[in-house]
This record gives sequence, structure tokens and C-alpha cells, in this order.
Amino acid sequence: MAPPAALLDLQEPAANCQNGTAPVSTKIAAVPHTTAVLANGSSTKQKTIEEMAGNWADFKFAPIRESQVSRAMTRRYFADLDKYAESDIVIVGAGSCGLSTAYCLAKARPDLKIAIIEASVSPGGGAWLGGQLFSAMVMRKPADAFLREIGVPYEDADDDFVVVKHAALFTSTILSKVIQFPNVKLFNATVVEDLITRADGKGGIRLAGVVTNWTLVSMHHDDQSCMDPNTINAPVVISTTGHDGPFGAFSAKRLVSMGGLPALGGMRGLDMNTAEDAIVKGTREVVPGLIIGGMELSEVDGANRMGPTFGAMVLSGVKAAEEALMIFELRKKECSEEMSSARRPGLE
Ligand code: 48N
Repeated sequence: MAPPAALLDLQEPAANCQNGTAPVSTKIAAVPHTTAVLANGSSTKQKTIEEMAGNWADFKFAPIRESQVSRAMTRRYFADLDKYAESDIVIVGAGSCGLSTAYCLAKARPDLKIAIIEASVSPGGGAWLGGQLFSAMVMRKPADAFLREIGVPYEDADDDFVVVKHAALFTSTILSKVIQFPNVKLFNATVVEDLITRADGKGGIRLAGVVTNWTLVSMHHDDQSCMDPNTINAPVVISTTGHDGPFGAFSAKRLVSMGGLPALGGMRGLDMNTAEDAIVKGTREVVPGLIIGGMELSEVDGANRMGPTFGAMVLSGVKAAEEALMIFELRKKECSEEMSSARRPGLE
């Protein structure tokens, strides 16, 4: 497959070099003129890169006032916080499993409001690199089906596995697709620091949402008092917080500390053939309203770890989405019965 044509061709081919210095030319791919229709209905001809290249002397950005930037950000962010205060599904952790879950859910159910809470400023979890910070990402078949689903090119290296040339190619692609869904909101730099629970009437608990805070605030509860959290209500929560990192296996550990689970199974040693099947097949609703997938599940079940193969993460995401859609109507009914008893029924 020919390499992608560069947009900016700075060097003429060596054959045209004179006196050892290649003439520099900036051939910008011609982009046709387009017209932008503004929010107020007026339209304006959009400049092209080609028109700007080489004409920097009289270049000028459109005028702005700083408060316009501030309002453009804050109005949208706080409108999103208001809209997703009641979500249909919350996904905790935007690693390879959480993002694959979000992709499958958002595609299957464009009517659902899906909030993703990611503690790090940069979503993607452990999937920006392969093993030991190497670039290539290995996925065992049949997980290559998910790569074809989202359009990630790969090397069909062997009968049993494929290789994505750089893990960031997978992660940037799935992240871009997930964020583009109109029914998905990613809240990154935001941590789930507790779970919203209800008595399930049988001596156990069921989930009713998550408790959130700015991650940087949450990391300073030991040296600052009174930094209370925020909340997001949802009938279904899918926790894919991984097995390591500052908040790894968060929901599993919190369930144990609140008596929702008897004990952690504790992740076992590395065994690729055992681990990946166990994580995919074990992805499930662990307590009513809470599905756990990806490597967090290894801490619940005592499953082996698989090391630097990522097929189980994406297919655990596929299964987590399936499980969520199976329980959604029942869990939503339980929540709506509770909401109908609230002073202001029909909360959106
Ligand atoms: O990538 P991770 O850690 O988790 P998964 O399950 O999506 O993928 C796991 C995978 O990367 C491996 O570990 C590979 C296969 N190796 C296996 C092995 O044997 O070593 O993503 C979890 C995400 C991260 O981005 C965290 O920042 C985030 O979850 N997170 C949270 N976000 C919000 N609130 C929290 N409490 C929280 N805890 C973690």
C-alpha cells in the first residue's frame, strides 16, 4: 500500500537537486472553497490553507475578546454538566475497554445519553503503547474484526494475530470516533471517587450513578478539607478502570470496602491464553446496575493478566455494551420508580 501522500511536499525529488540544495517548494494540496453557515444563519466564504501559504505578510486572525473564549468554553461545559447530571449509562475509565464499550453503545443506541468519566487529562489508558513502551500493538484473532469495524489498518502478521503499527493509531482512532458521537460526552481530568448506591431490598446494593470530582482535587483530600464531590445519576454504570495506575480497579475495591463484594479475587500471573478468554467471557453485571470489564475484572475474579495483547480489551467492551443493553430497561424502570417518588418527577 503506497504511503499516504504528504500534504506539504517540502522537498523536490533528489533528481532535481542543483548544487546539492534541493529547491524548497510548498505544494499544498488544493482544497476547494467551502462556505460556512454561521449559527445566526449568515454564511461566509472560508479561506483555504493554499490561499494563506506564502502570503503571511498581511495575514491576520479574526478579532476576538478574551471573554468570548471564556464564555465559549464555560457555557458549553456547564450545559453538558447539566445535561448529563441524569445520564442513561456512565462508563468509568476511557481506556481501550471503556472506549470500545462506548463505541458499541453509542452506535447501537443513539437515543441513550452516555457519559464517560476519565481521571486522566489524556484518555486512552494503557493503550498508547504496546508492551514495555514499544510502539506496536498486538491483537489476537478474532479481535481484528473490531479493527476493521473502526477502520484501523493492521499487518496480518500471522494466522493467529495481527499487529497495529503503533498503538496510538488504534487509540486515537477509537477516541476520535467515540467523541464524535452526538450522544456521548467525555469528562476527562474527572475522577469517579465514589459510587451512588441504593438498597436493593434483598440485603444488597444496586448502583444509581457515580460520585465525581476534579482528579487533581481528589488527589488532595489528604491535605485539603471540605472539597465535596459532584454526582451523576444513571441506572447503569460500566466500570473499566484497569488494574493499575493511581485509581486502578476503583469500583471493584470500593464495592469490597462497602460490603458489595466479599473480597477481591486479585489479579493472577501472566498467561495470555487463559487471561484473554476469561476477561471477555467474564465481563458481566457484578452487582445490580454495575458492569465490570477490561482489566478491572481480573481484580474481581482473580483472572490472569495477559500482558501486551489488547484483543480482550476491545471484545470485553463489545460484551460490556451487550450486557448493558440487556439490563438497561430493567434498571431504568427501577430508577424511574424511585424518581417518580421524588418531589419533581420526570427529571430529565
Ligand atoms: O487501559 P486501562 O488501564 O484499562 P483497560 O481495562 O481499558 O485496558 C487494560 C489494558 O491497557 C492492559 O492493562 C493491558 C492489556 N495489559 C494487561 C497486563 O497484563 O498488564 O484504562 C483504565 C482507565 C485509565 O485511563 C484511568 O485513568 C481510568 O480508567 N480510571 C478512572 N477514571 C475515572 N475514575 C476512576 N476512578 C478511574 N480509575 C481509573
